Amino acid sequence: SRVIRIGTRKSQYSNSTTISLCIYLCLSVSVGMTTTGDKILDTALSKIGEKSLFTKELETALERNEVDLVVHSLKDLPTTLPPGFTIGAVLKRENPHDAVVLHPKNMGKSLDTLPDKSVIGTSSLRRAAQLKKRFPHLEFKDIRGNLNTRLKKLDEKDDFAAIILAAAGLRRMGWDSRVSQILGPEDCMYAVGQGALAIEVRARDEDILEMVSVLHDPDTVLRCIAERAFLRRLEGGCSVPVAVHTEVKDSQLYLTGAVYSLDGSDSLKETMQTIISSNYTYQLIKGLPSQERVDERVQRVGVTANNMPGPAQDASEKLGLDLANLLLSKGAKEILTVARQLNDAR
Ligand code: DPM
Repeated sequence: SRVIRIGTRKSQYSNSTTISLCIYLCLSVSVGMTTTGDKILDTALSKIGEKSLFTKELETALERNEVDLVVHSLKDLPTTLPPGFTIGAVLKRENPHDAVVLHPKNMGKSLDTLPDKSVIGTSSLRRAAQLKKRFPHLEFKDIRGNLNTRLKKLDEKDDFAAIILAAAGLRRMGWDSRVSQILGPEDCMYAVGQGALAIEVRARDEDILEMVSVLHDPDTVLRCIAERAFLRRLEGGCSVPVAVHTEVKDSQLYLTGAVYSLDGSDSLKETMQTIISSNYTYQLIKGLPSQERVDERVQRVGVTANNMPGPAQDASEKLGLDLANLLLSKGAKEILTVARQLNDAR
């Protein structure tokens, strides 16, 4: 009975993402907007410094009731949202790993076998730090612009031997076939929230919150709560060399987290685990025992998931916090402070 208005960035990427979401929800109007992040295409993301780069304009529209929900890549959403907003759904995570896209002339090669001093395009400090250490024969340079622009820069010029992009983003654009290598955790761990879509809503819009809550993917929610709690405790924004890897196995949630110096020579990496379901299963359940249902509007690192058991979410948040505290006790703060200063001075 009500038209739901969806806010989204005005790119091919966001469009394809939103269209699949509309089909999902059987909804209607999608309002495309150009965000600050889309406008400043020539500056490295890590140099812009504004945390809510891709999200501010969309949140304004949400606040003004011009749209009712906004679709984001979770990894672009800060770990602390502005007051009045919440993540009402975290969709099932796609492949969270990074991928190598080669210049056509390097077809058949991998990062290992590319010639000495081949130039790899990425403006992610996280990717550069890990890959510099792992593949010292390669060189790394910033590349900016949306996915279309980057692929063009790669293919039509001779500046880059390859570029690194998230597998999930390439997939949503229909560019699966350009992926020549998926980077596993031993090569490059992923960014907090990578590969998952998030739906941001007004925190007090009960109707919309309830409607989108069915889209929560339980494993993804718990993994992302742990990852975001880890990043928040480290006070990392979207531009720090912090990486994670999470897994749900046998009722346990495993979180590996790491911080790096800009060249990767200095790093700290640890793994911790927690039980996330002992007596209860945490599928999205209507028949959840009543004491398990959360009445109050609880947000954990910006996520509202009232239809999932609170204890599992609490355990996940604590896992992220504990792991961050462990790394901080080993000197993570110093590594990140130096990385930030060097990046600012670049
Ligand atoms: C964030 C980073 C990047 C994006 C930093 C990082 C990549 C920046 C760059 C937080 N957001 O990953 O270390 O390469 O200049 C972004 C992409 C996606 C969401 C593109 C990508 C698609 C994948 C997803 C930009 N945001 O990472 O290749 O939806 O998770």
